[in-house]
Amino acid sequence: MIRLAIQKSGRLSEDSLNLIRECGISFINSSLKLKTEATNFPLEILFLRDDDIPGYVADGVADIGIVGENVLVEEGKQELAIQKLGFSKCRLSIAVPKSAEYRNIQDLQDKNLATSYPNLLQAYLTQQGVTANIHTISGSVEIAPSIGLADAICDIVSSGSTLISNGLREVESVFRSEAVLISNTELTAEKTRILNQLVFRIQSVRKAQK
Ligand code: PRT
Ligand code: ZN
Repeated sequence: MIRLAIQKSGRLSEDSLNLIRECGISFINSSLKLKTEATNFPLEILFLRDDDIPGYVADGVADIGIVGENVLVEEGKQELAIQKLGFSKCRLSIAVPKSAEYRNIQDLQDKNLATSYPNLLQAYLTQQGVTANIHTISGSVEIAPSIGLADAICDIVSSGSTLISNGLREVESVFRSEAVLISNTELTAEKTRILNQLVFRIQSVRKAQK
């Protein structure tokens, strides 16, 4: 039996469950339960907050998991990644108030940036040779400039409509992300065998979709 951690409720949840079903794996999914067992494959599913998934997989509380690459790399656990999954595509971008003058990244030197992704943002700024003050906030990042908390933000963008409705303009793309399957690095031989079967099915599903 292998233990898979997926997001309990959020942008990854439905596509994660659909992928498992498309692999021909059946299970009963009650929204009240935090755990379920597949009926026709040696798989147990845990429902967790996405931020907790890389840590649980690294510690072996779960054997494998599905999470956004943005969360995985922010937490410094990219070595757990084994297979990109092609859904929940988004980018982590820097945005400034639409009226702000912005020519290039140098304009952020010594400025205040609000983000929930301080490590990814810091790595990008360092690579670009820019020093700025990063303020880590856990949510509602887009309102930070309008309330005077920051000069710019760094947040996840997909359609771009949230930025527009908050009077912001996307100026730099910091990181591209999609959902990824991750695995503990010390699985038993039995669990590795089950994982390989699952990965084979996932790859077949993805090929059929192309
Ligand atoms: O409760 P839990 O901690 O589990 O969930 P969460 O609220 O932290 O995460 P959730 O469900 O919002 O997102 C899970 C993952 O989906 C993220 O880590 C990304 O990998 C991926 N993803 C894909 C997104 C988006 N698209 C997205 N648009 N995550 C967040 N957003 C938000 C963004 O933060 C911004 O507020 O949507 C808004 C922008 O959307 P647009 O379409 O207006 O640009
Ligand atoms: Zn989260």
